[in-house]
Amino acid sequence: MEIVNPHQISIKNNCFFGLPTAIEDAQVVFLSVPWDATVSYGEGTADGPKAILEASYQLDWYDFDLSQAWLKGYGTIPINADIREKSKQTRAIATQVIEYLESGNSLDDRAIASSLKTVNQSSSFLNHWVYEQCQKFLGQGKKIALIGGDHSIPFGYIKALTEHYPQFSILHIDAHADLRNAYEGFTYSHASIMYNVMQLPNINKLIQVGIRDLCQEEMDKIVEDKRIVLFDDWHLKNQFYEGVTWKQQCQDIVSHLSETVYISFDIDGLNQVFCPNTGTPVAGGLDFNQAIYLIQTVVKSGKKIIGFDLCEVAPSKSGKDEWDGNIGARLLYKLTNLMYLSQKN
Ligand SMILES: [Mn+2]
Repeated sequence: MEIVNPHQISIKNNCFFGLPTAIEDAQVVFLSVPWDATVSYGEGTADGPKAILEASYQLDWYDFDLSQAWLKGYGTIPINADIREKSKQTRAIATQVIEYLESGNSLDDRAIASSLKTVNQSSSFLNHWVYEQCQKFLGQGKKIALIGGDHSIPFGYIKALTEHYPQFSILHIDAHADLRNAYEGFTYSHASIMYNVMQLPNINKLIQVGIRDLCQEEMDKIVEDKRIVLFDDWHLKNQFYEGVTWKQQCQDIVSHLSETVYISFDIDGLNQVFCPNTGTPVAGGLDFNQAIYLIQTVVKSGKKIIGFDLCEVAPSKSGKDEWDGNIGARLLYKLTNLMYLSQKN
């Protein structure tokens, strides 16, 4: 294994945080999914992994939760250029569908049927690619940090996990509930990820935190599916203003999770100050430290984090500032370290 010197400046070696661990030696792998085919509003999240990677070299490795985090064995799978290209091609077709709908036309029209089918087939291909990648690394006993991309990308990963764990809960941090059935006709839309995931076996709870933009269809789904517990941003903030502490709120949230937990982290769950270029920003949201404290509370409770995704980070349009990537990188490092720590407890 290559020796890592924590005092040196990170080398731009195409590895997250400059950590050069070979994949065969890695305990955790960073798997990027440069995909944003069905994004409806602001594009750019397909380049999220690249933005996070480039900003990640600049981080220092010391972590207050995990000593010598840089020696734990974090390996990087290179960002797949073919997936990035397929996302671009699919997105062009998806854009035709979205524009067709926005002109007041119906999804049932035959004129749009073949475009819709092409997009859905591409998304199925992507899901299968993610699934196969994840099965490979899980089979080798590694943990996976999945990096999006839009929020459609963890489907194959979560499906793979359902084949390794008899039961787990999902802690979902997001501005949106992502519970729409085939949003805009796209079966695997970024806005449908939790709807789709909840069709999979072995998932006993979906705990949603920070949600503040949802539709009636989604609220009906939350009420109807007893496995889903909503901690929406409005109620969390109002309780907080009336004296309930974030510590109490976190303990309440964590109490709903089973002993094994998957975290799905949409960066727009945070306040937009921390993700100014994300595709579908919403006012309000969690503070950076608030989100970290919630994950720390999961670890402190003794529950195991079995995997996570970090989605919807988008680089700045000008390409001049690294703020979105910088926050993404810090969050990625922290989530990885807390996942590692939870496994050792
Ligand atoms: Mn989302």
